[in-house]
Amino acid sequence: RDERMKWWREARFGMFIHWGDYAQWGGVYKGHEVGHGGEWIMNRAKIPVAEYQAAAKNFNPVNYNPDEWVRIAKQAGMKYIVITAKHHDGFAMFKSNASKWNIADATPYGKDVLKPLAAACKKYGIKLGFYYSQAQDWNNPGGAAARKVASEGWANPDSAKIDAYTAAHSGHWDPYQTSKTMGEYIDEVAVPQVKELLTNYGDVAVLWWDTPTNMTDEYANKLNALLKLQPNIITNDRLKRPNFPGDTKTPEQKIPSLAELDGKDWETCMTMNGTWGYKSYDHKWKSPETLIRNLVDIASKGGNYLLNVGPNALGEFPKESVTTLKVMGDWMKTN
Ligand code: FUL
Repeated sequence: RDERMKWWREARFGMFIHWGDYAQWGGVYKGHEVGHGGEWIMNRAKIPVAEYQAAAKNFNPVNYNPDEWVRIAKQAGMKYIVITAKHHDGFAMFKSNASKWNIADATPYGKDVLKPLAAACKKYGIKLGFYYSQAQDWNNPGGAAARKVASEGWANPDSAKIDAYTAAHSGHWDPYQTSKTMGEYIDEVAVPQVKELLTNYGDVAVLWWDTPTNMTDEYANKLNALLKLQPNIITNDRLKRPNFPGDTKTPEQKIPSLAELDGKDWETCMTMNGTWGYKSYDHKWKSPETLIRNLVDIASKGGNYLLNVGPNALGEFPKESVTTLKVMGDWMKTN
């Protein structure tokens, strides 16, 4: 175990990338700014499945330049990248045979974006990991939906009706979402897609599970068993609670105090502004000073810092993120 964890323990600094079809909404639905992270817009605004999927025709990240992304991460002193291969909206950023709801089949861009990222990471000696939302999936039927009420985000005219519906249908707001069971979704989508991710992209350094809504030990065991495809892979503690602790703890948007540390490896994930997925109107950027202080605090306590970038629908990093990462990298070089 120690041999496997060695690079991770020395890494200290990594880049989280939240990028998906949701970027094209930029946090806005029908002219309304929707609350919470930009990647949650479908759930918060309760966008019907057909409408959300139809909008994928507007997702065409022609300026995507993975070589540049990896160079920015490397220059900043980051040692690894974890990218959302599939977030809660179920949209696969890779060519998948398990669901047509993927970037290669559902958008004008028509290409897998993980393949060239894996190549760029290899070229620059940066480790690559995949975030995969194993339980929540709002577009592949049978996937779970954490119950967030519409009125917490943009209170649309139908909120009361929609909230009553989601309460009666375990968080779902569109009948299509419950047209299969979660067991079917796990077998037909999650298991085959994780297999694709662990087979088609060379070395995968990290599998970052998220939000174990309605997970069972049976589902978790099926997914966990696939990790043998990548004997050196490192996983987090979000596959299913309890019983599946993984290798690392994942404090979110906070840095543990010394008293909270229990000897287990940990990684603080954090946004640079207030959202994981791109929002056109979120300008609450943390200063480079704050982020450098965070990095020092985390490193001194033996943790890793996974700092997020939320690229836009064209495939560009927000310019504020690029500038800040440059400052951080320059500081690292002189300290
Ligand atoms: C959370 C998710 O729901 C957010 O969208 C984000 O991915 C964060 C890192 O984890 O639980």
